[in-house]
Amino acid sequence: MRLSRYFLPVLKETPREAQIVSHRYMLQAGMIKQATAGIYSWLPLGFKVLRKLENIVHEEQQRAGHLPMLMPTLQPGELWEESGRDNSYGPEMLRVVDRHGRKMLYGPTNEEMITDIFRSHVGSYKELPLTLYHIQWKFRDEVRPRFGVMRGREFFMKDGYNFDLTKDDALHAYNRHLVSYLRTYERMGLKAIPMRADSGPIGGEDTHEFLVLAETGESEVFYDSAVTDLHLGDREVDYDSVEQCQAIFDEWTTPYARTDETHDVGVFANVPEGRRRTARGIEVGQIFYFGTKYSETMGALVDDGKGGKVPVHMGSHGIGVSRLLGAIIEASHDDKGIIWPEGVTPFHCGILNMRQGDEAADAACDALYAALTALGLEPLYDDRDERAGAKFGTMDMIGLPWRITVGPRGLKNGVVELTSRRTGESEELPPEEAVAKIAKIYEGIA
Ligand code: 5CA
Repeated sequence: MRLSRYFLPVLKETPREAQIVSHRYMLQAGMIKQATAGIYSWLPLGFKVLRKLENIVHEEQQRAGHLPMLMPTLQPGELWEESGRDNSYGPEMLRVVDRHGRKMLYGPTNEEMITDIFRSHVGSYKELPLTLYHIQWKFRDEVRPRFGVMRGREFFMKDGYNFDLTKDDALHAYNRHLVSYLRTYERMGLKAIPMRADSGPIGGEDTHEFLVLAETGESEVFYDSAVTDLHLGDREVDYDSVEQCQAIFDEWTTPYARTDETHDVGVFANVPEGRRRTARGIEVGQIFYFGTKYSETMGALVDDGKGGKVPVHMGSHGIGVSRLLGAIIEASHDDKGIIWPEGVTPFHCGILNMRQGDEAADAACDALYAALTALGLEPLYDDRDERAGAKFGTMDMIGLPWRITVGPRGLKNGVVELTSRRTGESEELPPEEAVAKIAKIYEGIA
């Protein structure tokens, strides 16, 4: 992409409404524009990152054997009357009435709708286990939408639902989700810690929230620092293996890690003093096992193979896809702007022409652009007729992890400059070598 043809409305001034850095940078970098409280338009740069996160979530869910589908944003009110949550969900639910006077709502989550789909089509244990998921816009009429996409009213969420014959099978689905979530967040360059939490309006006893540590996080968390040393890395996981998923679940949930809702001072006291941590965190996902809560009330029964009919065991599992943009920025930035991890960056590198219109500089930039593109990489070429300072400022703000700077002086010596956004370190090298280095960095990522 050439910047002269892109739509990147970078703001010069600091937006006053933004209280935290991710919100400020998303506005300043021209990623989002507020439509009204808690509702945003996603401009091209923000949309590009959102799509990248969505793709990672899809890939990791399907790797775990979960099936993608798509349910609508609007739901019929009757389903929620059946489950009883029509009353309990309260004013967070946006209710609408259609022209025929029928009660509808903008879905805050989809337990009812998926249970209705299941009961309409599945009647036998032979069709289990089954996990269906979708990534769709949700609406929760939050009392205090704030921090930009972090606590929106309309937000983009992955929600998945498992259906199993027994509690043990459903707990395997729970562990499988935990493992797939660990992989998902690691690919995004994030450390998200599963913590024992409270289930709220979704219900059930077993639930873990995934928290990214950040001072601006809305939750208070307590944990054993040993949990932050754990990495899934590129270990092979067989998602069908009950033992493997259980082992990873045990590895991550043995060290103490809880949100304030479930924090137990007595148990926490057993953690060696030097490893006890109190911090704040951003909730980027949550998994639930709630047994037969919805299948019983809504009649989602299957033949158990022994002549009886039993309600299926279920759980639901969510990732806050749009919130993740904010969380990644909170975890990865400096005073000049965003620093995207390689796995989610909107463009793989920037090309910065120090002297637009100079024949040699223009030709070298074009050649770099062509070489990177031929390798399947997406560069963003700042080809605007702007001062170098303005170009550097834009690149730093939008946070591409690598930048190649091309100027007439370097070209005379046959070199360009390759700079890491994270460390600020630069090296001079021939253009082909810069391309080869970038290609190597993105091997297995892009
Ligand atoms: N049905 C379950 C699992 S799919 C559910 O709705 N879980 S949830 O309420 O925990 O939401 C899942 C994730 O969505 C949360 O972990 C959080 O990351 C994200 N989320 C929730 N509310 C908001 C909001 N107002 N703005 C942005 N993201 C949100």
